[in-house]
Amino acid sequence: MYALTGKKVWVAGHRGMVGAAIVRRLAIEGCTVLTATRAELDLTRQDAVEAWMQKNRPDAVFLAAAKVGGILANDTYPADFLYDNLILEANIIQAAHKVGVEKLLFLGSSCIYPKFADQPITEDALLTGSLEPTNEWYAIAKIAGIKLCQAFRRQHGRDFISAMPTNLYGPGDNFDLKSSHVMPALIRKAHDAKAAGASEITVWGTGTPRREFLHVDDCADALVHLMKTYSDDSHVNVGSGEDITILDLTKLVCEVVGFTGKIVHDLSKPDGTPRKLMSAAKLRSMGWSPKIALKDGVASAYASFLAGEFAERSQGAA
Ligand code: GFB
Repeated sequence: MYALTGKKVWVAGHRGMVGAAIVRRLAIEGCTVLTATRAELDLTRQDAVEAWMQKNRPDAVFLAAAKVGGILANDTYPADFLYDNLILEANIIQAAHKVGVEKLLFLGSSCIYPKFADQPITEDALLTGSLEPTNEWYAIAKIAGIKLCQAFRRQHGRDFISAMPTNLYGPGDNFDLKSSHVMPALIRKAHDAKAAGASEITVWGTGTPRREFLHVDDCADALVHLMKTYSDDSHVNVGSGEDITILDLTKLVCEVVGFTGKIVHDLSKPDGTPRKLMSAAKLRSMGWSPKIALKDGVASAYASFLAGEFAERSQGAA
């Protein structure tokens, strides 16, 4: 058990959707939350990260800073997704070791698993097959992050752990149609179509791929649970344990938003991996399960969209 009470906890990436949710969740832990804006700290500069860590001396770190985006952004900017993520995670993990951080939780993504992994995907499927090409750059960076945590644990005895969240959504998401994930894109498309009195919305691909969704507040709760109770080599899946086709998700979003027009498909856009439902067994066995049902979660994400709560484009983990 690692108690957070009285500790200094750095949430790296606090302006992103996940980092912001972790900050909200930590409010009940009795700890001091440290944050640094991009203007205060450039995470891609190793000397700056080390100097900030030496000065602020966090006891624990949630590594939620990342360059993130949806399928098209991943496919279009391979250098950014690989380099930015590699460099910032390496800088933070190395600096955390140098200043003696007691506990660090690194955030990855379900795209680390092979494209055709057996479903539901258990943690040991890592590195057993080839990756989905649209996001292999991001996946390779995230796999390197898992390995960095394991290596510092093995060589230096550091308590650095990793969690792999599924597709996340919720308040403070990125609603930019070119760079966003599917959930915020569908919310925006349905909202704009309804407002314009349009007769149809366009979804990318065939609508047949299946995705698992978890509300970001459930994710933050799971991450705090892991920070407090988990200390081992293997990464841990963080998901809802249920998936849905993109077409059914589109229908659900349209229902929540109140758009009743047609759904049409843009087949020039990629489908990506056909399915990536993660096994939730390991985290469930540690006494954690999600609380927010998909429909309620979509409603809360739509309310946040209406309130204009958008995340900074390239921060937060997924
Ligand atoms: O959420 P998404 O962009 O990412 O797309 P991935 C999920 C599915 O939704 C794909 C379809 O099959 C898309 O073709 N889709 C339909 C749409 N309409 C839209 C739309 O308007 N916008 C978007 N974005 N998708 C990402 C990875 O994969 O998931 C990242 O690229 C990361 O690396 C993240 O792992 C969690 O689930 O395919």
